[in-house]
Amino acid sequence: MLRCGLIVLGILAVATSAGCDRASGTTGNDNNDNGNSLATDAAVDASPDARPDGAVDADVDAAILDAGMDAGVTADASVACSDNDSDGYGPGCALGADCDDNAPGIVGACQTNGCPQGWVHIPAGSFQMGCNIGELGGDCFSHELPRHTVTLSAYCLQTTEVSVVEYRACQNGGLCTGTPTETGTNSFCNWTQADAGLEDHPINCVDWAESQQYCQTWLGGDLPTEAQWEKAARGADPDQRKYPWGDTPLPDCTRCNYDVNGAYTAGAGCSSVSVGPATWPVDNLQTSDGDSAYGLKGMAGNVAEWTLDYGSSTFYSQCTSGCTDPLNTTPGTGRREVRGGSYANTTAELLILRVVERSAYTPTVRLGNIGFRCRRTP
Ligand SMILES: [Ca+2]
Ligand SMILES: [Ca+2]
Ligand SMILES: [Ca+2]
Repeated sequence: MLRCGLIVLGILAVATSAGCDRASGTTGNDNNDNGNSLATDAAVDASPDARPDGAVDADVDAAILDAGMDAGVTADASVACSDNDSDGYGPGCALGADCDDNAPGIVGACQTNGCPQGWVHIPAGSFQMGCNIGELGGDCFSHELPRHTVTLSAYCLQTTEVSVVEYRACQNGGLCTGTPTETGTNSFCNWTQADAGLEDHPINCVDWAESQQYCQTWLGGDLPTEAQWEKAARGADPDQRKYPWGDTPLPDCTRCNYDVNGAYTAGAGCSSVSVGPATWPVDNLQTSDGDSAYGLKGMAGNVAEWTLDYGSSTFYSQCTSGCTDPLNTTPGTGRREVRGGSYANTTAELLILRVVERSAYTPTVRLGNIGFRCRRTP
């Protein structure tokens, strides 16, 4: 019998995998079926149980200790659940591992690449940032120049924009303190819509500080830098796609939510509404047709997305010979860069939906067409 990393050496059974025996992870493998409490077991764990496993099932050390060996044994009340962030997950907890036990919005085990479930891992390496006159039919704005090589460390980025229900959880957890509502008349703010069906739409009408607060306190990360956002949309060297899905075709409603109606006052978004919501649910498209190079959703359109960088139309000029992990920390006018275009961009504004386009906004504005997603270090 070979279960749970067990190797039988003569009459000695030695558990070789710490993952076999999570609750005693700090003191080594618990293969001591003597019925002692975990604390007692820990003291004798250096002496592997001489009895064949399964022969003694008075073990009070629970399924979480010896799930493969002592099936049916109930949980050991003496095994403490360590749960720093009170999300129910953590070492020794009934719900299992916690990819970040200091971030309440991160639950469950990490993926093998170090990212939480639902996040995309972008490997370290270089990509081409910015627009290049003469390529892709031109279509460059001056603030997108010059195209330059950027090398990034590995990072994790959320697959989708942050939704209303996700933001509400942070509010209910007491860690998000903003009020993502319109400051003027904007019927497209999802937070206050009476229609509860908007919970899976992106949170919008959030200002920059509220967005960064969510990423930091709830998810243990930050807003992505412009470079991180653009690489995730565009792809690694030598990929230099124009839109998240490629250079062609032009945006349409099978790939992104933009103002197909062509006139904002007459309606917005692919649903062409004049009263909200103009957004789509964050994972609305059931195909991968609109996915980015790394499989992210909504990188073009729906809501545009706050980034960590201060606004600057000349920052790229500092990187003409290449940059590593760039981030513009010079406040300038205090604005922050926003990426990706939105439901408010008309058919005459398709260039705004390109992966290289950038627009700087006053950080305190709350707009129906601006939301965000977060990044973390793997
Ligand atoms: Ca936890
Ligand atoms: Ca957690
Ligand atoms: Ca978006």
